[in-house]
Amino acid sequence: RNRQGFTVFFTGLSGSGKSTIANALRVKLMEMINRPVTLLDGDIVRKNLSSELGFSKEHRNINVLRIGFVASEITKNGGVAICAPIAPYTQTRAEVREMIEPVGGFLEVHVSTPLEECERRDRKGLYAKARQGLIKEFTGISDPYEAPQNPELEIDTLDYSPDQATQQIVLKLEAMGLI
Ligand code: GGZ
Repeated sequence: RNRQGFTVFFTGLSGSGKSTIANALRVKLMEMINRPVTLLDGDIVRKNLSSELGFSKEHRNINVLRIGFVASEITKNGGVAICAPIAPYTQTRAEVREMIEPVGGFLEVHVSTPLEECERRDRKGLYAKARQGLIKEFTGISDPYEAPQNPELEIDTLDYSPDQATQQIVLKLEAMGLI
């Protein structure tokens, strides 16, 4: 029975579907492996752990490294962490990987729903506000998103339902010997 800790790290645009898939994955994993699973979602971390931070490159990096640190502690102690920030910068994602891989499993999942689709859905109305200039430094509109070059998985929600996406991640975790 596998008791190694691991982290599933989602990255993708606002409204790409990270939170939806992360929540479905959390439920599925808890059923399957009967272990607690900690979800570090972008907006919840921002409220509770990073409330003083904005969206400059420097502040985003501090935020993502905090998430990575918490996930690395969980992973080191044999736990399961799911992270779901935008994490727009390649270098910062690499630093998170370097923190976690030495202490357990690490799976980077790029939720690659195209910008046009995220903006078409605009679930929270943020893209409209960003287009009007009401939100500055908005990822994909007025701030960069550096797409991962070698994620363990890339999932476009135009092609996969949340359940199908979850199933792909479960299969990958099995193939990696983590569950
Ligand atoms: C991007 C923003 C911004 C700006 C507020 N740019 O879809 P949401 O609303 O619920 O999730 C987004 C969240 C992004 O926070 P993260 O901590 O995930 O970002 S990062 O990893 O870059 O630190 C979005 C909302 O905050 N939001 N302003 N300017 N997203």
